[in-house]
Amino acid sequence: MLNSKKEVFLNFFKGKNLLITTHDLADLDGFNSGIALKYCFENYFPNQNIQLTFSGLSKHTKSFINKFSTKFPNFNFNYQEHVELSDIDVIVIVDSNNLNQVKLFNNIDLDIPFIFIDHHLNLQKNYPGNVSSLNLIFDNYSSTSEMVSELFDDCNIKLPLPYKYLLVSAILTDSGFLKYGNTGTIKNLNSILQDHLEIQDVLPLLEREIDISEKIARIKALQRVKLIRINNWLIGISHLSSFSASAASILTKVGFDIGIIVSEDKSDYRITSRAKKQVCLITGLHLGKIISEIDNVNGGGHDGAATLTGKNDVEESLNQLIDKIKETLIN
Ligand SMILES: [Mn+2]
Repeated sequence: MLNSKKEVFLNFFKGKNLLITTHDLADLDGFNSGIALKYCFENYFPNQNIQLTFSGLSKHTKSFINKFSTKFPNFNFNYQEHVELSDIDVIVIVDSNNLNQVKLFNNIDLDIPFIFIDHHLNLQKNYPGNVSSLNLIFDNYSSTSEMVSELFDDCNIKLPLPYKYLLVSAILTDSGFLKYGNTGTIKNLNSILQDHLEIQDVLPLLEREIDISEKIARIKALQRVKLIRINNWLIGISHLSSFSASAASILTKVGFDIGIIVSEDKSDYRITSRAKKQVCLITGLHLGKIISEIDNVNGGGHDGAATLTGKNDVEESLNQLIDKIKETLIN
């Protein structure tokens, strides 16, 4: 996939000051692909100024960093909290193609060109500053880290062991431990692992202790859930103030084919949805597409996982979401 675009893509960055960033509260894929991409670019473009910044890290990312740092105490993650934007010629945004999720672009008109490397549904927003011909947006990849691992091959740069751990960790996490992966995912994993790394050595870094507040949130979501049945498909709708992603996927584990969690905070709201792979395969359901068609909200995602955020009219958005899901399930 990258080969056709690779040369133009890489040539564009030559001699420029680069900044890499990702969506707010970086998840493991956003964080690890950013760290790895910086290393790749530093080696491919020696003597160039390449910076990396994050606007907050998710809880899971922080806990991963702790475990990773015990294993590789000398590894330097090497990113900045603040970047002087006047020094930057081009920004690379990994793991998102929605500027509403990227803090750097909030509330300021940046006139720095930017390019996306992402595996979510292409929202095709035609942002003025986006050099869209160079975007690498391919939603047949299970993670951005997988795409970055191919860039290492394209640039002929070897992955040192700690970077192998980073990429494998993110690929396993974003692919739901291959549940959402494909043969390409397995090929890429194999080419990263080779004989240098045993996949069982990576898994302990990804163990996630669930704290009591998350357990209670999941239980509350189950207590409050409403069931809608469409033919033989079951949709569960519940509401919670936090842990909505965790709770939505719990709904799909107890028997719902689709789980929806509504979270409201004053006038802001968020609706998180998850669907079992089977529903998507059999009915063609794509939650990310459906959500990107809902009026007056921001959102997007994958076929089986998508989120929207909006203001004021939560009922209207929820009704639109459910109606569109019903339409897909009935047809
Ligand atoms: Mn991702």
